[in-house]
Amino acid sequence: MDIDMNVPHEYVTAIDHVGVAVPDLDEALAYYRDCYGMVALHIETNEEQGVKEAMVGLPNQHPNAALIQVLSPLSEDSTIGKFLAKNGPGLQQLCLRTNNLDALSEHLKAQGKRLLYPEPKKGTAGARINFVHPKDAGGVLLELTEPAS
Ligand code: MC0
Repeated sequence: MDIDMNVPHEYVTAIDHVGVAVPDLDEALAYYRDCYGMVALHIETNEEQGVKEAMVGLPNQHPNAALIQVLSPLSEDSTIGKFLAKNGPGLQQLCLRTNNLDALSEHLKAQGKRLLYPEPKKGTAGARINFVHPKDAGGVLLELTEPAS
């Protein structure tokens, strides 16, 4: 396969997480703990995004390993509330980690990809985040996250 070296591969550094929409955070955390021995490594409420979320992983996993983000809605009219009403619980997003959200965003816009926000917003643990519209990302809501240093 030919690889286009003009694509800034170095801006994407990892698969950060997959996001799962759930109606009840505690119930979901009990499921991951009891069935798979996975634990909440971080829990946070993000009012702007309308979610209470937990990053779930194995207690001793590599710090860079991908996580499961469990997303519960703060209200019915939040993004996750509406997703649950339309689809029920399930995979809501795939998130790639980047070391340069601004440069990657410019690259994506130059490819005609629609980003949801004109400027990055605040994500998990102070990260800068944006999203590629699912219609421009193979039917998957694709989050981009640049972790806080
Ligand atoms: C909607 N669509 C999806 C989708 N949501 N496709 C795949 N995955 C999803 N999650 C599809 C719809 O079915 C529809 O297709 C089309 O996209 C447009 O949908 P819409 O009805 O116009 O728009 P909405 O109201 O469904 O909103 C979709 C949109 C929204 C992506 C704009 O979910 C959004 O703003 N998301 C970004 C913020 C977010 O997800 N926050 C929660 C996570 P058809 O074919 O029916 O036209 S917060 C988070 O993740 C933070 C804490 C973090 O990680 O740091």
